[in-house]
Amino acid sequence: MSLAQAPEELQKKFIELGFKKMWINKEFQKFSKTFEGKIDENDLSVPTKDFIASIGADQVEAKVFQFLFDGNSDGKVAFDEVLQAYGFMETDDMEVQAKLFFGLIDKDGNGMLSRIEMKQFLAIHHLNDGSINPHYRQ
Ligand SMILES: [Ca+2]
Ligand SMILES: [Ca+2]
Repeated sequence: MSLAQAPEELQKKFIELGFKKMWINKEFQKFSKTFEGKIDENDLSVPTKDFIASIGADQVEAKVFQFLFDGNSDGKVAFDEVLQAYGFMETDDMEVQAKLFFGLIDKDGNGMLSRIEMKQFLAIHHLNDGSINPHYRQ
């Protein structure tokens, strides 16, 4: 099955945030073309490593992209996350950026950040800044 358009609810969600329907569907077509036959149709996701490989990132970039596109760190990049990440880079509206960023780290999508979600976010963030905890340094 190949879908020509992004699912209705996703379109609605991003149109409400101020994005154009055309942009949403263009991104969707790119996504479904790039990962044809690899997309898990239950949640429109692909394995994070495949996604990262497709943008040809080096090792350092890969970590950043992993954080950006798989904010909930479940090892999969869902199309929802792709839109959130690209939308985040696309918009200059701070309020929309904040919402998208929040959506990326709200793993269960219940609109609240639990202690666990917060911990995951901080853990990933700490991994990505490349610094070594001075307590462990000899
Ligand atoms: Ca994910
Ligand atoms: Ca949550």
